[in-house]
Amino acid sequence: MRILILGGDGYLGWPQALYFSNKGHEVFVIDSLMRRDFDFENKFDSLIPIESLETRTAAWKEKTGREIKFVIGDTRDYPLLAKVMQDFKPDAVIHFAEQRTAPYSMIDREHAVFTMDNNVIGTLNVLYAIKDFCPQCHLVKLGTMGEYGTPNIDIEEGFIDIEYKGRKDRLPYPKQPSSFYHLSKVHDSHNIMFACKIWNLRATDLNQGVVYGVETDETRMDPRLATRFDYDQIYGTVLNRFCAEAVIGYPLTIYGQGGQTRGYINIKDTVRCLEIAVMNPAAAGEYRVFNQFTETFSVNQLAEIAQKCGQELGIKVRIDHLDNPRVELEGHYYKAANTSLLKLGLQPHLLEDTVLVSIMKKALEFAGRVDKKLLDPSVNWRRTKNSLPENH
Ligand code: NAD
Ligand code: USQ
Repeated sequence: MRILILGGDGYLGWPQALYFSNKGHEVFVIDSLMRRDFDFENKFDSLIPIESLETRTAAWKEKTGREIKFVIGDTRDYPLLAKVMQDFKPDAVIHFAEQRTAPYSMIDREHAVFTMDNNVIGTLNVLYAIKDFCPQCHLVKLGTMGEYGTPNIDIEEGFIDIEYKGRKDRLPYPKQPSSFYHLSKVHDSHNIMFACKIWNLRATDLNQGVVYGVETDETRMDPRLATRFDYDQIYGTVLNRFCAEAVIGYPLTIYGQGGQTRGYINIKDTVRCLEIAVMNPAAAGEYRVFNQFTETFSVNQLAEIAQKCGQELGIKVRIDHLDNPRVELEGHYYKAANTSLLKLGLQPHLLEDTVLVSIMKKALEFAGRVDKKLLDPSVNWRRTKNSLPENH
């Protein structure tokens, strides 16, 4: 298949490009490099050193003989998007290309506006480009479990059957996101559902949980193929952060009481879920939602697992409960459905102790690169203007 990967230089997009290329698909990547620009401007960095897109793709070709073509460009640049769609004619568009963190979107007005503009307008352009140039192609869009929030009832996959005043309907599941980033995903979902209805497009919205892990079979083939390992307060997801904190003896940064429960997924399952979605496309006019996570944990549970794994490596892992910089429930009901991908053949890699030990070992290898100034959260939801640690 001809697969266009938007955001193919990122944490998930790069391993995905390798995975599809390794399976013999023709892969084309578009990325604006906004993620790398952020690091450069603010002196943040991936824990594992990563190569430029030029070097990565050259290394992949050298290793496997396979080519991944790419162009540096922004989804908000419609002529560029249109040209790639016309020339490449993808069978599937995988859309990772968004500003993807809650803390970034809550820094201040400028960052909230950037998040909305980049994500919502970018996705609207993608929808128009598909309609104008490749109406048969399948859009596979990364959404987030955070679109649902933490309601006091079971979370379904995208839709809920409702009976009200004697009448029944199947309606989009109510959305209660907890940051401007998560809200941008909700707005995307509405736009995609509407586009499928009016233009007969086909789309899968993957409401993914928090991803952990840094290696896939392909990234392990050569150090130049490594994907990023974010551990900082803005981009680091909780479990990856806990690993980086543990290996330098920094107390794990639990926000508030730590009862916050979320869906989690190993990066190895993310790449497979995308394959499953692409190989089983939505029908013309169909907008479907899959919840993409394999297990749920509270932050406290993750910290306990990290402590246990630390013991195995001879590391004493301490825990700290910080004032929660976010506005979120710290103890709540959480039960979410995730059967669609399992039914289509997903065989999950679960978070056993061995998995976390291997991520910690990776963090240990690069422990000297951890910048402590990037660990404590400086973005507080209750403030309208936050600042990042001064460039150092
Ligand atoms: P990332 O920031 O590492 O990668 C995103 C990539 O998209 C970056 O390389 C960035 O430069 C690029 N990009 C951003 N805006 C762009 C634009 N307008 N045009 C072109 N390129 C653009 O993030 P990631 O962790 O790889 O996440 C990928 C997607 O998966 C995101 O949409 C994110 O919301 C979603 N997701 C991630 C997680 C997670 O835990 N990492 C969980 C659920 C959903
Ligand atoms: N948390 C801590 N300590 C930390 C970091 C986080 O207690 O050091 C807590 C947060 O308060 C939150 C939970 O852990 O309750 C998860 O936080 P996170 O930063 O790992 O994840 P989140 O902000 O939800 O965002 C991440 C990705 C995002 C994706 C989302 C999936 O950055 O792209 O959409 O996970 S989900 O959580 O399902 O919405």
